[in-house]
Parts: sequence; structure tokens; C-alpha cells
Amino acid sequence: MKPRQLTLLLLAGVVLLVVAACAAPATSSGGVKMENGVQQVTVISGTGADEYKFLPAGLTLSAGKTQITYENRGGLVHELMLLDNQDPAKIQQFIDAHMNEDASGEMAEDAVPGILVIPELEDVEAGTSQTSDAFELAPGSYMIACMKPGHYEAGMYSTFTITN
Ligand SMILES: [Cu+2]
Repeated sequence: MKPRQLTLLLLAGVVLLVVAACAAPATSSGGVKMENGVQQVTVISGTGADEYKFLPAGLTLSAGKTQITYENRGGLVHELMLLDNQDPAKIQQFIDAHMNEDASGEMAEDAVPGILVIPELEDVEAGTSQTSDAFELAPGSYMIACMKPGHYEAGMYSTFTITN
């Protein structure tokens, strides 16, 4: 075999490996599973059109001990806030207060008490994930949202419905 052919063959091998690595199923596509009595909720955001999306959207969960993992597969820094969505007007108040934090000097979660259900998963870098502590999830309506500037407006939120 001529050196040139060998080089081409090696190159083809490398290309195949790269393609195989890319085609391999991702660790998980997100969703809900029970583990040691704790409801594990995994949401992801992706690249391109999915950069500003929490997936899967519109999850229905059970009340009880819960842990949320957010996996950022996109190219930007994001965050995940779990918000009480019983009163959508309060969500808007929270968003306004959040935009105003620098001017008002007041944290949005203080301006709208009780809206933030758990501490936010803050500054989740591209290609990383964060998991919340376990917490007790009560029945009701919730929203997860990213409040990085412009992200909520771009559609980076999703609602959770919690059944008994
Ligand atoms: Cu975001």
C-alpha cells in the first residue's frame, strides 16, 4: 500500500470515529425517573433552535421528594429558576423585578416573596449540568425559566404540572 493510500485510509478511520461519536445517543434526552424514592427530573437545553428551550416541555410530575437536574448542551450560559406559577401575574412581576434588580437594588425573589421555589441553578456553563438539592414538591403549577437577559423573552421557559 502506498503511503498516500495509507494516509487516506487513516483519515477515513478518523472521520468514521468522529461520526460515530457524534451519532452516539446522548447521555439522556431528559425526563423523569424515580431513584431511591426521589423523583429525578432532568431538563436539557440544546443548540441552534433549541438553545433557548427547556426540554422536554410541559412535564407532568408527581408531588413529593424531587431533585431537578439541568443539563446545558447549548453554547451559552443559562440558569434555571423554578417558579410558583399559581398566579401568572406574579411571574410577570418577578420578571419585571428581575430586569430592575440593578436599578432597584432589590433581588426579584425578595420583591415577589415565595415565587422562587428552590435556589436557582445559577450560571450553568455551556456543556455542564447542575443538580438541585432534594426538596418537597407540592401539587400545583410551576414554571422553569431562564432569566439571563433576553432568554425568557426568547421562549426559555416551560411549565410543570404537579399531580398528587
Ligand atoms: Cu438562558
